[in-house]
Amino acid sequence: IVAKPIVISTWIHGMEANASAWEILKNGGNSLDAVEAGVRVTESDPENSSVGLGGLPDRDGFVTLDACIMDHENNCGAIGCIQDIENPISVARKVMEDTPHVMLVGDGAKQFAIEKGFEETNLLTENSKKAWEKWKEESKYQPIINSENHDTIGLLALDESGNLAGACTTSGMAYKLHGRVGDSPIIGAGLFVDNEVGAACATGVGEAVIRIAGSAIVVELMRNGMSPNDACKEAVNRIINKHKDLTNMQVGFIALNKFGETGGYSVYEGFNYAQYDKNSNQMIDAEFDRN
Ligand code: SD4
Repeated sequence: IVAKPIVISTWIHGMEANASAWEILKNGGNSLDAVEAGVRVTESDPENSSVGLGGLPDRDGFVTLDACIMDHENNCGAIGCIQDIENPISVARKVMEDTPHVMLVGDGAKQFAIEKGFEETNLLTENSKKAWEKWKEESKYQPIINSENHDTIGLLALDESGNLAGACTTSGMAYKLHGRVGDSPIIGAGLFVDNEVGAACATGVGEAVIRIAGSAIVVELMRNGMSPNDACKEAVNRIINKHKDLTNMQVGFIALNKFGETGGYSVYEGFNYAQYDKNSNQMIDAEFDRN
């Protein structure tokens, strides 16, 4: 029995994102449209300081965004370190659909977005600017577990036709070095979709996710028979085994398979995800390795 359509996404901001994705899925719409519409809600929310508009800037005060999108035919598009564009997920989709490439970064990505009709927007809100100015007093870079604004949004959907798609978007680590790109726009790290098997995405310290090719591994483990939950757990175990110092190294994965089964797992307690299916839109606490 396949539970479809269904959509899951990381953290509490996933509730609103799911609701927008569900509007498309419930009317028989496709998963690609649903994942894009879903995460655009979070990108455009100025109150959210870890994604899109209102995202916390890098060390030098620039808001730089990372995003990627992948469909059921392994088509994918990604944007790294783009500035002044509110919805990088939609730019990533344009890269996927209108170019022979997968990834554009920096000034070239912005130039491409403007050519495609995206408007320039100042993404640094007063609140984020104030937070950055406060941070500058000490200039101490330290990732914080379960950052109060709950990090990246990754969203995975299975539509009525049985096709999977995923989207992932973030402003990355607050106060990162200028030019830093995390896992979120990297296909196979922050997001991976294989329509024969399932889809996965990641949140948390991107460097750790990249080191184990996180989301690709979760999908591969599901291909070999693991449930979404067990696959996420095994990927988290790899992160734990490969890092001597796990201080503040929070990483969470969520996964959705072809049958509409879902799961999530994190290094530390506190990670949760939103799940919208025919029955409800609810938050689910992910299992974790340690408190
Ligand atoms: C990244 N996974 O860029 C993303 C989000 C983040 O702390 O801000 N992590 O690494």
